[in-house]
Amino acid sequence: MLGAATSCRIPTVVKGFYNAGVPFVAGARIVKLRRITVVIASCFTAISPALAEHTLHTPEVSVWEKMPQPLPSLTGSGLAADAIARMRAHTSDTASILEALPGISLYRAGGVSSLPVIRGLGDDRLRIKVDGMDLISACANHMNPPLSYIDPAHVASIRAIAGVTPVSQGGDSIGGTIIVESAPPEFSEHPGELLMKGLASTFYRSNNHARGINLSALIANEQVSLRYTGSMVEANNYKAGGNFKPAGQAAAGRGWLSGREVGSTAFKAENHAMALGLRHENHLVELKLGVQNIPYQNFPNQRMDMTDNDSEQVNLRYTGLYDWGTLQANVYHENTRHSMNFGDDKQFWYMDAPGMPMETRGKNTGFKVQGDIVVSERDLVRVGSELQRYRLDDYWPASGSGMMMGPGTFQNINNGERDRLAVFGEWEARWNQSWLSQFGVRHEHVRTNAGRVQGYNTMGGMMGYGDPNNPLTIPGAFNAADRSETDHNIDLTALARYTPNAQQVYEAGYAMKTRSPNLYERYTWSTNNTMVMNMNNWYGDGNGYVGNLNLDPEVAHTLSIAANWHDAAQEKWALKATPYFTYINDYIDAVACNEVGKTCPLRPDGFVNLSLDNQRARIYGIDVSGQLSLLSASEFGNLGLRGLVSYTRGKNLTSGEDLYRIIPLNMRLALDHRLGAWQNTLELKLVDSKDRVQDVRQELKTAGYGLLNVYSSYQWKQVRFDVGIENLLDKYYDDPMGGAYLGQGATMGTGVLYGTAVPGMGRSINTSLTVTF
Ligand SMILES: [Cu+2]
Repeated sequence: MLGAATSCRIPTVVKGFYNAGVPFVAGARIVKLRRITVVIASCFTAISPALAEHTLHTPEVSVWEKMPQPLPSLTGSGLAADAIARMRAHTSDTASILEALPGISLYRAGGVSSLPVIRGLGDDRLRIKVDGMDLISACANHMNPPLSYIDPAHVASIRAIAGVTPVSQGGDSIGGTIIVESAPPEFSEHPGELLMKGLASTFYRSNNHARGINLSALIANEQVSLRYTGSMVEANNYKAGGNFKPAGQAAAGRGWLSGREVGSTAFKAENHAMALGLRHENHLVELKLGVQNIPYQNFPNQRMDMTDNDSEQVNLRYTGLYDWGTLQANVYHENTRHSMNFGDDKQFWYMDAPGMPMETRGKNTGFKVQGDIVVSERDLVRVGSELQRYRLDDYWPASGSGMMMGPGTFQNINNGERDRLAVFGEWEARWNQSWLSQFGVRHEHVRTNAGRVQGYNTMGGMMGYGDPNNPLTIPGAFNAADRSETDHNIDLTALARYTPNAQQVYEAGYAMKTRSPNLYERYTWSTNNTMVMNMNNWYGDGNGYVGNLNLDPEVAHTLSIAANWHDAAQEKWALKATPYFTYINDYIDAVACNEVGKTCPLRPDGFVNLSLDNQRARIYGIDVSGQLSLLSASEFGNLGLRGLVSYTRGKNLTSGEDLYRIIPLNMRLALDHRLGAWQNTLELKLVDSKDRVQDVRQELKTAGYGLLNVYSSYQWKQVRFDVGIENLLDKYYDDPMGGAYLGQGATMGTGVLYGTAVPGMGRSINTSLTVTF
């Protein structure tokens, strides 16, 4: 099936209704059915109608076939449930699942905290929605990004829009959008019958001895559904591949911790959630409570480790079907307590100071309402509003008797505030069988502010941080400045799709998108010493950073074109090419401190201290993907070939330098075999050498590499067994997106020297057993 690598995010309520077999096909409801179908179609599916039928098991096939796929379909991509199930056996990092999609790469960080990048734009430049919530990294190192709050075991659907994101799905971002949903509520299909089901799985991965369990249990009748999900994972440090000794390691005069063990890569995480679903006629309400605890997650490319992350989430969602269309609303609150210090592999004692405790508190409250209004057979209008209230405190308690970290508390960000209020409107029109268009406009009001600050002490001199009331000192100047900023941001999108016949589809679009600076970019203030600057680093490059109060929002102009050619039945072959071009005004990039009037300390360890400024940037590239069926329904089963090539080039036009962390030319080639309940994949991943690096950050060059992975799974009644070997040849490689290695030693002082990249994982044999009941 050519559409197998894609899936659709079906609005929860629609899926719930279909599961319950609500008879929308009854004659009197034909009109309503059409409307609902339009809404179903509005889930931005990239799938063929044939697969849609398959996914929903609906009897309303004919209506599905008549409806066009909504925009954008070609630049969005998702993973089929089966592909997600397979990935669960091999990773506990939800972002890693996305790597299989065109145009997506990862900034590697901790074991469950990778940051996805879409076409060269990552981290806060993407809109990432987890069950409709806009989560925010509450950490100066972005150790707890949105996808770290959901375990892969609980991901029911994951999808990325790489090109022109519709304004209803975007906001406060200049890159694409990632939408992750856990399982929607399920209800019993027969009156008086209780639906009970569950899943238990366990896994083991040899390289880092990662082990864990995942559980889910559901009990439901026709109106009420209650689901528990839980997951636990614990992993040791991983080992790099064994057949090559890294040049950077030798130059730095250090070996790995022991053998090929990569320091600060161990982690442990636990997630639990309870979801209550209520259904009444055309209305669905879901209340979800989630808790997360990460007792430790170490970071090989940060000077600190996560020593605790506690989060509670409350999420209330409503979906209703009305005569005019659908109404969706959600309100959520998330509370994070994040602690950092040095983990096992980093030096803990500095004189009499027990490490460097750092605390972050984030409070995030949001609301979104959206109506999808069916105006006519041709026109669908989406209108909505979104608001978010975010509070952040980042403070570092005193440590030891020295003046470097005492005797008071260092306020990194005090009473940080970031509030968003947005309204949007979108119009989708189907002009005829061949043409579909979509226009959107969004206004977003982003207000940020931060309170007065002080350093560990208020003394003058070399060791002192300065009197916060004296505007001539570093904290004093920050306190005297006007820190409240209000940005009025406009997003615009225009998209069209042309389907001349059953063998080809073309899409083209333009978007203007805006992102306001985050609190760390705007409000980190201290240039007192390198130690403090080192702690503010959400880039993984080992440098020190200080924010800039004068930063303006980034505004990106993106042109994206997509073409899809395939056989008429969409069964034998398909080829998709999506070139893109983005020009970004006021792109926030690293600059030397003196360029923004700051004086930063010089440092002897080879790293640099930097600030941020608005620059101009340009990113262009192309993603090409294709599929070919080699054997179908033969006695040997089905055999197919999948391929994906991505090229991205990013340049800072102000400095003339290459942009930081752009993945080199890369390719994936996979041979898939399926025979009954048995599935096998042989995958080759090739990544070119990284020669284009950003000099101002002293980004490291990395050599090209190739990895071979094999995956196999077998389903026997209610038991599923997965086994795979990743990096089969145990190849050593430096991860071009892994940042600078800081995983061991005295990371606060000069105990770690510049020049070592973080290596990727060596060979790992992964197994997983899943039982459903
Ligand atoms: Cu942190």
